[in-house]
Amino acid sequence: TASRIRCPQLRKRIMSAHDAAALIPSGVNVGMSGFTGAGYPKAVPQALADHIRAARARDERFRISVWTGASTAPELDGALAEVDGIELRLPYQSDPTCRQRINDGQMEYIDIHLSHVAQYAWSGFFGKLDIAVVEVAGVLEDGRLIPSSSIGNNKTWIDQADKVILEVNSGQSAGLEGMHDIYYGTALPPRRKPIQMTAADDRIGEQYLICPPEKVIAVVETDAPDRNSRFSEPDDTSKQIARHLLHFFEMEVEKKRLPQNLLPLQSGVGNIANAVMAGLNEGPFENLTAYTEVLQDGMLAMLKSGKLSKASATAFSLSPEANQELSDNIDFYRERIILRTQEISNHPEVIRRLGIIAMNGMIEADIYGNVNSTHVMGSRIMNGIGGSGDFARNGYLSVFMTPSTAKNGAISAIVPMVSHVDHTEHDVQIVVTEQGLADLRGLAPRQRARRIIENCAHPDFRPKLLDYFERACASGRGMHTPHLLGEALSWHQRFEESGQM
Ligand code: 0RQ
Repeated sequence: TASRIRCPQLRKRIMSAHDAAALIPSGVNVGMSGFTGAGYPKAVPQALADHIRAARARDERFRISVWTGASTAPELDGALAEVDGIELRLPYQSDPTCRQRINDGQMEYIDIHLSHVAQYAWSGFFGKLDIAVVEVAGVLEDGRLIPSSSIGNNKTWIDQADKVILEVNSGQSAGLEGMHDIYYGTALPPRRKPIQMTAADDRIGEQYLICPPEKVIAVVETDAPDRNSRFSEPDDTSKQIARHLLHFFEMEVEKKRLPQNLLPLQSGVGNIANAVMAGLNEGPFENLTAYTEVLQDGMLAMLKSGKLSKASATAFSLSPEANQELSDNIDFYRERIILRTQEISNHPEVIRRLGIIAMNGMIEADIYGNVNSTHVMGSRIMNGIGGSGDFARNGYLSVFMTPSTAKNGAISAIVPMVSHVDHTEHDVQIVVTEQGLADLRGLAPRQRARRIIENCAHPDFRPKLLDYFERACASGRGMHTPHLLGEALSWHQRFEESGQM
């Protein structure tokens, strides 16, 4: 509705999504809002897809590069990938059509740490950002913008782009105003200033995004919900993984290596992450905090129950029910949630200082603890590294979790050598499957291998892994990290050929 746009100068720029999309020519770099299905533009990308389809019908080539915060939704990635309108995509994505195009070799995709994206853009490593398309929840009289349900790279896109297109979504809760913390103190080296944050709930920035009104070439009004995908109820495997992890936390508290209320939690996306949060919600720990990038249903429930006192993130990723809960009690949640830019939510300096407990999913780990988060059988991208590397390398504890098998038991998630490396053995401290937990801290490679095989591998694959490891040890080749090079990737090869590892 018109009341969301209180700045007279910007009111003059209101137009249809069709007209706004016509201002985006082929060949440009476009920075779009959106992070894990929240706060992405919902009308302009679809209108742009229509223009692209029409151009294609006239035999004209029309492609743009799309930079975002992280994954978006069918209305953005899906619509543009469908018409083959994306030349290059970065950083994290999870759209099936996008994934297909990337894996078919028709779309370039750059997978980088989420904390790096903004500074790469400031440094010009990706080239010039031409246009920003950003969803906001409203515009103040003086032109400042009320951010939406995610912040991601919006500050950077607005700062760096020559032109800005705004989508003002009245479907987003007006009560989001005041929840955000936009830090304007970042700079490029040399002589960068320390980020003055010593607790997960510190506020160090502005509540609004700042955008010179003269940059805004179009304002489009929308009223549509975020993707709001449903989570499945935690299954037995996820619950088992959560139980192992909770037991580990209890032991660490007992050994006085973690405080009673643990340390700020980072939790990846997905059902296992939600199960861990559900486990924590029923567990013994009180007064927890979160310093994470995505706030899922599980954390919202923990804020409600009081188990979690404060949560910092860059985006929501909620089911429709949880989103309703958020809107209905927005004043309660605004006191407890801080949404930041992703270069701060994922900042290595802050993550190291606060001592984050990083918990992320993975595709596979090898016997030495190297982790593959992104590529199936070494070559096919799943989603991307997202923030997992930011948190794993810099956290106080880095945990990686997965069911011990995939594809109905045809694939072992524990393999002799990972087919792609996202997190090296140096960044991986705890590996958890439903079989058990391997604490790798303080262990040398051969000790790590035994621990992972014994504690984490599925019984169907455990003897074969042990056999591989023992033959590698007996081979007389390097005894620091023994491998049989001709066999190290043979499990993946076997799967590609026969559908079974
Ligand atoms: O595929 O749905 O086609 O069957 O991978 O696997 O078990 O549902 O697990 O949803 O937690 O995702 C690593 C992808 C795990 C995720 C990954 C197949 C499996 C299924 C999903 P199907 P599950 P999850 C914060 C942190 C990187 C980014 C990150 C991820 C699908 O956690 O993207 O951590 N992480 N960000 O069948 C072949 C294997 C497999 C396998 C699983 N070994 N081989 N396929 N699958 N293991 C968030 C952000 O950064 C934004």
